[in-house]
Amino acid sequence: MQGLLIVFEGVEGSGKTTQLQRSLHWLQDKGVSECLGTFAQEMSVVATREPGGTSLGLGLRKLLLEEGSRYENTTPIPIQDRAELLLYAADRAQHVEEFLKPHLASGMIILCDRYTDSTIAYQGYGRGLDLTLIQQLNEIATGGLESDLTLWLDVDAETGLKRARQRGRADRIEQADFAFHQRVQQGFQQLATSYPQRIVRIDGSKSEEDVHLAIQEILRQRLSQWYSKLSRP
Ligand code: Z5A
Repeated sequence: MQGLLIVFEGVEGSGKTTQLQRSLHWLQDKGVSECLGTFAQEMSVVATREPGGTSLGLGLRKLLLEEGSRYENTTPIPIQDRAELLLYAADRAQHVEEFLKPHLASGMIILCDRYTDSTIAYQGYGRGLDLTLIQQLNEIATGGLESDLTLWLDVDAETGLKRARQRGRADRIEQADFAFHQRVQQGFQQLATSYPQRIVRIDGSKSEEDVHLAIQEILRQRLSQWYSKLSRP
């Protein structure tokens, strides 16, 4: 039995990480048993993220996001846009083979913080790299593994950045200029329009509790559909 890959996407500060953790706890406490009936005992739910879902990925995450990890004497070494793209792709290729595929093959429900759409939004729309090239690279890195469901937490770039900055020190991408973050947000909007079957928009500007309830509703529907497939003779 193949598991399910559920991805959380959005600009920084959209609330992905908060909502992923809340969904994980809800699914583990009651969601799975509510929606999957007799199959519930066989199901477990795990959380992961990109970049950084494997040991190799943790090293890549540090290189990608922490300026301090790339100093030559006292000068930070900038990452060129195509090098950045390839590092995200390397992280993903490792994550797919080492973590996602084996867990899906054993029937698990995976909640993943960011996946292929982030590369299209950040490196494509944000940095301006060629979208066809990025799609090809996503295909190579994933071996064709797509999410079963992507929850896009839609908040405008300004709100997201304000929330992210309230938490403290900004990482390398959070420090990029505001127009960059607006382009990233447009990228997510465009993706949601292009892939309505896979990407569900959630209004991320609402309270944390309201966003959680909206996500619960979608998860209930999707898990129930999955259950009816599993229980077919
Ligand atoms: N990146 C890329 O460029 N290309 C790629 O292919 C991939 C990634 C995969 C790392 O991502 C970076 O990598 C990211 C994109 C890039 N860019 N940056 N920077 P990450 O997921 O590790 O980091 P992040 O996107 O910056 O996540 P984040 O800042 O942690 O945001 P979040 O996960 O969406 O939000 P949060 O941590 O849940 O919440 C942020 C704050 O808002 C926090 O204080 C919450 O308590 C608060 N919050 C949450 N929900 C609400 C609501 N509803 N109302 C009010 N306040 C809220």
